[in-house]
Amino acid sequence: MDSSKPTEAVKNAVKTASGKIADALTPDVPGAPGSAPPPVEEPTTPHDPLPPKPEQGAPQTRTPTGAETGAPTIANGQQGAYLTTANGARLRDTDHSLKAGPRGPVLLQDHHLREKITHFDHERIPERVVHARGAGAHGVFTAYGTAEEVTRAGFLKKGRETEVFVRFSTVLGSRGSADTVRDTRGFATKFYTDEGTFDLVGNNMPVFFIQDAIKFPDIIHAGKPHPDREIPQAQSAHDTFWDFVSLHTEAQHHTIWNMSDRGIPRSYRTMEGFGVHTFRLVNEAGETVLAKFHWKPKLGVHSLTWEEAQLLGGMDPDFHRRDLYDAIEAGAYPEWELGIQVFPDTPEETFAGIDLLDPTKIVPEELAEVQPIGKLVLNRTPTNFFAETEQVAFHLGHLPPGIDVTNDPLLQGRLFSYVDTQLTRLGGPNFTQIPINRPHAAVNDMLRDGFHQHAVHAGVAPYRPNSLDGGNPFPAGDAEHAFVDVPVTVAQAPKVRANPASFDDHYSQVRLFWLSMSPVEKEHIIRAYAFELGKCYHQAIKERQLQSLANIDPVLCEQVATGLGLPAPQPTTPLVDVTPSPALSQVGREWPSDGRVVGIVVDPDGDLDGVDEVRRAVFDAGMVPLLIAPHGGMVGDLPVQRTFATGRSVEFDAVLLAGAPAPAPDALPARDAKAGSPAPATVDPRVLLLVEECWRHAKAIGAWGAGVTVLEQAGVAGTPGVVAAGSGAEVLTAVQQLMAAHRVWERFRYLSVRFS
Ligand code: HDE
Repeated sequence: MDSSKPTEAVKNAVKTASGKIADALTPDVPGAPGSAPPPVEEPTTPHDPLPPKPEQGAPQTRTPTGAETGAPTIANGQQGAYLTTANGARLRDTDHSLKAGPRGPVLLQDHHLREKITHFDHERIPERVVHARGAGAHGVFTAYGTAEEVTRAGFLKKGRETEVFVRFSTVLGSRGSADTVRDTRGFATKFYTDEGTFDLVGNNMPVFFIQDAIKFPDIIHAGKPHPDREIPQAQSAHDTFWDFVSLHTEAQHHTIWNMSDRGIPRSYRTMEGFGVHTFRLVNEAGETVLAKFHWKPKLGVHSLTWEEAQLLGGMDPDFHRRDLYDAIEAGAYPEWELGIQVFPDTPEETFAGIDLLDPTKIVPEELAEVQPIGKLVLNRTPTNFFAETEQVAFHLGHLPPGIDVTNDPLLQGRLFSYVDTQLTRLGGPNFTQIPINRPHAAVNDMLRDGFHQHAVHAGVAPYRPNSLDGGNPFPAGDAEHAFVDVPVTVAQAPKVRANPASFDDHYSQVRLFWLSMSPVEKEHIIRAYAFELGKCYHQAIKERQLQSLANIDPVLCEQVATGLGLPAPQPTTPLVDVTPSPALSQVGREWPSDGRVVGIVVDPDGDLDGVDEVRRAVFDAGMVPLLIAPHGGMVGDLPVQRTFATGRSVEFDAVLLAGAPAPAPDALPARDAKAGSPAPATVDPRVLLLVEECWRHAKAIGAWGAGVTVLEQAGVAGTPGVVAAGSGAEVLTAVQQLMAAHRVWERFRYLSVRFS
């Protein structure tokens, strides 16, 4: 008997059980791979490709020059029931090379073999030199019309809906690095407007490390792994990064943002986005204003704790992309409002004394309100990561009429860089014809030929003026919505390699950021600096960075110096008197809990009806319940998503205890380090660890019935944010209220006492 083939009886048993579990799982809990549960038997009856999953979207089926084709988006991918070559010839076999006899040599003639291997050999393209790790989603932007006075951009007219694709990213790590590292996040949005594509290529922090693009290779070389050993991956806790930022003090503002909780977001859905630079807007009358773009997340700005971020790097390195896809699949569509800060377009290009061309400065929202101008909803995940997220190409110069650039020297250099890198990354100059990059506006350029040309251009005269193609294409004017290059006056000045004097203030806004933080946020910043500098090898670098901290704030400097075991230096520049900006703090408000993940610990001998009820209520509240049980499969009629061995606190925003499960048979330290040493407790040690971690990370915890015993055994009963009530429903209500503040901040009060 062939031992690799289970007997029919075993196969049927597995089939029935897995069918039952699949049915129970698929409709509710996001994350199922594929659009239909797989059968145990290999399917052999030919049929068309399965449709994509309902939440998946794909680029519209436009021609390379932007015309609608009317074909369904599924036509972007594979067709028909049968396996074919790249040229459509149907194939009988893809498992055996063509050989001279079963034992014979392989024949060069085997086109299918060569095509299959050759294509595979070329599947990888160069990753982005920065922002290599990312995740994308499709969505819709709806304009409020509130920007009509200041810009003629058609997509900002009241009620106008525009399709978008957004790519979030980390900056430093490689494509395979973890999502939850401490880093800046990219927030790049492609608006497919009918006046040409608009790319808003921003970050989750409003300032940048440098003031001039010429230094971009320097800061990135310093942040990337050391060139000799290629370590560390995706992080700034190393000598070259701190060497650069301590020598190059204009980087100090961005650095404190990275060291703050903004550097470890809870989710892409809970990040702000910023265009960083100041842009120039122009309205129908030709009047201009200066403006900064802001994305405000509906769910508020929230972060992980440092320990959560560390654990997630191992437990779920895809945490952020999974969260994005799962939220969309669950119908908890991520939302942001786009807003603008508007400033008069004066010759000095300053506002309230702040140089608007300096990308290391913010304009506090208290001085210039962020005015909402539209709403972004992400409602479809990509169908294919490579085709969409990897091949999307953003460019700051993709601007519609009504939005123009300024002379910010960082912005000016970016205008050059993006196309340049995309030429190599995407293999030639025709990447705007890749489906995800195709404009939704009619394209009639005079660009021709090149690698991977998809358009079949007609005519003989791709030049202007011409008479042979009847003069086409013709220049457009205002009536035809032509792009407006604002005729800004360039002041007469010597040609120099120099910055304006206003760019020399490197500390006042860093101090403003520090003083705007709540006590717990300050504590996190101190710990981040102490950790990162503590990982540096050389004392000289630590001392140099401490000098910068002394110029920001004595308390910050002293606390970090204590952690490093070094003396705190005196400031070398006077500390500036600044007014804090409360808008910069993440603590102290309440937010919706859409798409949050609630772990429910189930005891198979406990209140399963209660669990079922609470599970449904969690779904009804727009959140995702994950049941955690001693074993996989089913507990009663309930599908299990995590076992005590596979689940970890960091996946959950809150945890509910529906029972006090006794140690499971696999609660053996030899098998699972989480089980710790043999514990005298009557509850499974992994459940206790779950509760302890949730408590330490200031997450809401709730228990009813026998679950209350667990709170006692974990030593957390009666502490802030720990709810014990008579029924699951009551517990859930209380826990959801606690989740509105993101964390039970009170639990940090012992840490924070010295700042309050
Ligand atoms: Fe980028 N940046 N950048 N950057 N950037 C790239 O373009 C560059 C800067 C940002 O999801 C690259 O196609 C220079 C600021 C995002 O595909 C590259 C300078 C901000 C993404 C490049 C900056 C950003 C990139 C690498 C200094 C926030 C990812 C791959 C002047 C406002 C886009 C690519 C995506 C990607 C150059 C500074 C945001 C090399 C020279 C400031 C979100 O062209």
